[in-house]
Amino acid sequence: MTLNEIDGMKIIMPKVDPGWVDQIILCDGGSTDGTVEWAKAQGMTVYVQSRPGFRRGYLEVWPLIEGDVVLTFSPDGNSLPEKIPELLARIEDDYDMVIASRYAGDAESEDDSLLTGFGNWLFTKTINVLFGGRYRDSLVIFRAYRKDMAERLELADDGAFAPVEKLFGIGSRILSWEPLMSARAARYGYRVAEIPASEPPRIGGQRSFNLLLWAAAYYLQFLIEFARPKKAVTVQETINGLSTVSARERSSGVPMSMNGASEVTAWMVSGARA
Ligand SMILES: Nc1nc2c(ncn2[C@@H]2O[C@H](COP(=O)(O)OP(=O)(O)O)[C@@H](O)[C@H]2O)c(=O)[nH]1
Ligand SMILES: [Mg+2]
Repeated sequence: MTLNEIDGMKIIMPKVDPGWVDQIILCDGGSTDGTVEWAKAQGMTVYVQSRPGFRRGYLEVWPLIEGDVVLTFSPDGNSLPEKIPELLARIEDDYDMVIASRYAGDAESEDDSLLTGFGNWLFTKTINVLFGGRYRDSLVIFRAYRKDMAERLELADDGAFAPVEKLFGIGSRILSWEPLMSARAARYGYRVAEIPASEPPRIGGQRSFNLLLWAAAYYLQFLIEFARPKKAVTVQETINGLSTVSARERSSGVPMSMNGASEVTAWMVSGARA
């Protein structure tokens, strides 16, 4: 995902091994600093959004994604490329979502201010309390997830976004979907893991949204989601070629740690999948 990230791109993209994934798509929100031209010159597949906004980017680029797993990455210095293989390896362990957590294990964010550090803590705590999650980092963009999870969580449905965007006057730079994705994934019992991944400072460019407005809008989204009746639970799905009808009811969360306690900690919810 890029919006005027030429400085970061030049340093970060050479560290991304194309062999790690099947496909890399640069989704650009309308850069005017040469990001797109540089990426094309490197031979990258570039998609330029018709309108700005993170979520719009995801929606527009969605039909171009060939695989079952999506990994979202900011080449602005905040996401460590060397964590990509680990995120994908965890997905292979049959998780629905794996988050590069800035607050797990020995990871830390060097990009946080006092305000964003507190905000991240508060939001994550709220999701955990309201929806039974065990997140340490519920907001970060840097994560991998199954495409069908995002679809079942109905994140493309504007109804959960447009009213709060309007209320807070968010304008064309519409909200992203990670916070609601984390909330719903916990609520509906998807299997989530986190790996520790520090967040280095941003390289060049600048943050592209109004922090307080977005925070208020996301928080209201959580409350609306909490007030919304839980979907009745039978979801038709196909797992390993078998068509099953499974209850996506959450039951008791079972914390577990893998690969040596402090290396990777993960939580999963028992009974999440039939
Ligand atoms: N495709 C796309 N990328 C965007 C847009 N807005 C921001 N980005 C990129 O998304 C990434 C995360 O944005 P950033 O402002 O750094 O958010 P932060 O790291 O959470 O502070 C960066 O690589 C931005 O360049 C957009 O409208 N469309
Ligand atoms: Mg960033």
